[in-house]
Amino acid sequence: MSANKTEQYAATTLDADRLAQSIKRHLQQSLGVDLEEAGPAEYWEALSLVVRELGLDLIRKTRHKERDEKARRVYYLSLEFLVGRLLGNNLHNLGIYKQAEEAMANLGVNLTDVLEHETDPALGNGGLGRLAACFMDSLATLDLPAFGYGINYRFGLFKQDFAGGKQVESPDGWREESCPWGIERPKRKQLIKLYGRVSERAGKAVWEDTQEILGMPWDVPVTGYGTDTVNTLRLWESRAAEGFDLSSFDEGRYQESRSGEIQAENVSQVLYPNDNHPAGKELRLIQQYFFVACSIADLIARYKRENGDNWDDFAEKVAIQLNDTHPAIAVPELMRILMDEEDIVFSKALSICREVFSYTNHTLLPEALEKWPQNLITKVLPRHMQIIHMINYHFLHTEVEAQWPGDNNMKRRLSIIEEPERPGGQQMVRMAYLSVVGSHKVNGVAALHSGLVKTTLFPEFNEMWPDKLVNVTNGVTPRRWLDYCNPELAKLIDDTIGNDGKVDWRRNLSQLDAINAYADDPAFQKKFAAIKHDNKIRFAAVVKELCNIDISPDAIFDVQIKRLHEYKRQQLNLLHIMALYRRLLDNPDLDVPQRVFIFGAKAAPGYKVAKTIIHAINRVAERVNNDRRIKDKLKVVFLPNYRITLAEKIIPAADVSEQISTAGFEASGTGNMKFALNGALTVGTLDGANVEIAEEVGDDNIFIYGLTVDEVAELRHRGYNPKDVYNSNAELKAVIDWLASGDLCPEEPDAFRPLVDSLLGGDYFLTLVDYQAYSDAHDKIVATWKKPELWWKKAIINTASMGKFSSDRSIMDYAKTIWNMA
Ligand code: T68
Repeated sequence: MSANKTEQYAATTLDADRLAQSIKRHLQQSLGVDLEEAGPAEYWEALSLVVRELGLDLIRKTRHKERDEKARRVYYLSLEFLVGRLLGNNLHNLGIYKQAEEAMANLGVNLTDVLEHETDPALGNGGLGRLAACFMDSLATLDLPAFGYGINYRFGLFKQDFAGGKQVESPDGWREESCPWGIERPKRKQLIKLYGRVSERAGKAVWEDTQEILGMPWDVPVTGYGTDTVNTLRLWESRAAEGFDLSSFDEGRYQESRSGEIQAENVSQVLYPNDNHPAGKELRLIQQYFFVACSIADLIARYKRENGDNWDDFAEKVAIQLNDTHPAIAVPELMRILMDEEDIVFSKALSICREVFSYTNHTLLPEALEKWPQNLITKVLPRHMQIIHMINYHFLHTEVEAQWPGDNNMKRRLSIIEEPERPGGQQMVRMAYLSVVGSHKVNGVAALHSGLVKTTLFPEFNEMWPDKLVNVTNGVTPRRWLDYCNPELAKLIDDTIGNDGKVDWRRNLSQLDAINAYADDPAFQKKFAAIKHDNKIRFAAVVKELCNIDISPDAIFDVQIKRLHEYKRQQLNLLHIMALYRRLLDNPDLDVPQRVFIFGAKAAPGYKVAKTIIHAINRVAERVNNDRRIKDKLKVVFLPNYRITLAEKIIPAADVSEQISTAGFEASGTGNMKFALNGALTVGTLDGANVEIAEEVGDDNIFIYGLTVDEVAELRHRGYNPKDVYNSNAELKAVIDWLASGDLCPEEPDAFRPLVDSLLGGDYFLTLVDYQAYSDAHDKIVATWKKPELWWKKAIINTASMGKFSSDRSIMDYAKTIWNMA
């Protein structure tokens, strides 16, 4: 922790009275609203403006300090930042939440109501985007000089509704509501080029006849917890370069002149809604290049302002982290600037790139690894394609040749350009290989995943460069995911282990370990359980409002919230629920606790089976929830439009956390960490970070089941026929037959065919194989629930053991092993 931590930091000098004054000033002078006519929405905006003022002031001071210290900065390049609502979190981080509460109360309004008026910016798909947001929080909290760079999408991830149980998407025009957080910075705008061709003049490559797009930066202040450091998240918006052309208006070509503008604006228009699956569209490639080119130009300009034109120190001052391969075009872009604009020779340019760049891999799914047709890159970015060829030539003929002399087969395997398998096929650029070759470090996101990156994804690279592939296990910010979303639990922890400067678990999460001493303490257990119960009551009200379903806070709240993907296996959860329902129908007096199964998930709009799974869950929910015979022993809730704001309400209320991916498929998971931190017990496979969670909490305090990575590999090797499992497990057979029968969707009897076919025709994700073990694990959950002292002991141990999974620890790992900053 750096030395400039002080007990008093700037914002905390604001007391409730001064805050109330500022709120009134903004209401009247910034928003033009009379006090009498102001409602919670206006109060939200006014308070946000107060916080924004503070943030801007602190951003300025942070930049000055960094300029003076000439420290190395890290630039986190990510197409997604899933930040969630900002006001409450900023109040917490700045240490003025209580004061704001009091100020609002004095003005006759309730802060909690006010906070509900913020739209949740959904500038990301899932884990990868949320990780970027947690990392920004930790970078500021740890006083590390950092910028986040991304896109200011006009439309974030689509909004989800259900019609007849099916997912229906609508656009998320989040900026149509007021958003005081982003501040336009015209002084820092950038002009970037696309298309055109490359000529050679006086031995130099010239990229010409290009089209130009303007990039306008919007800065979002990122506050740290308990520090004056406020970093910047700079999001680029695309605009037409020439603006409005009046002459064409005179000639009656109004529409034409506008159309140029609309094309440019299209670039930052919409977030692609796929997670773990590339879009492969020209516009997506342009998005990638657009934000990368703006960001690289911006960081070079900053470097030059601070250090002059001398490139010798560049790599000492600049670290660039590529969040997956989405920004991989940054490698040839920096090469292009160094060679074509700064006259630096190829080999020197490449070594600068390799010192500066590092790359985080988030997936092993073969279909998720990005590849772009060489022809497309040549069309959109002709100079970059040439540079990729130069890098590839050097890599294959110098580096691969040195390692495996004369081995052309190896050159073909490792080439950044993949040759077509069939004649007439396309050559594809492997963005992951480009990222590995252009970086000094490549990391996976959990120990198991990073091991597989070494052994199965990039084994040859690991042999060539044994120190390049490393692990940095993911983490989550305890500020948002405990302190802010579960204030009662945060208070219990404070009251138990202290909060006096010496103990500060919000900044040093390992201190939660001290809670372990209370795991058996009946008084503590009682308080812990009461907090969970309160959270469940509050969440039940949310469910009532959103779904009109009554759920009892005394039931087990069993939650699976994450993107809908076959590898995450929501279908396994569904099959088991269907079986539970049938067990109850067979025996309505079964002595089982009440259970509520809660889902939240968006499916990529083009992902057929995923959408079928949503439809099926909703239909089963409808049937189960309306069947009086089972006496409320089972309820199924599918919350529409799952997003960060909902996660903050669900996670503190969960008893059971479903982390049930096919082993080897979930790179890490981060929801798993948030649940355990809030005292839910995990039922999960030995996949991703579940493995490390199990290590931390101990095998007795987690319900691990199912095939391991090695067993999955072995089974695939042996060959597997899902029909064998189907025919040998009567309960499983019955529920699959029920799904296939059309009974759950009489108006469209084949509605669930895609799911049934996927399960019985191959079952790539081994849902059926793991079914029985999963069902047995749930029986153990029920048995444990029946012994409350045991349950709460395990829950407390989970919260107490999550120290490792703070994103502060992840960021310190990056700073030490990758960025050379600590
Ligand atoms: C997730 N990946 C991993 N991808 O699935 C998850 N992909 O295991 C991990 O915990 C998390 O990253 C953080 O490391 C994603 O979320 C995407 O969202 C995505 C988006 C676009 C294209 C491909």
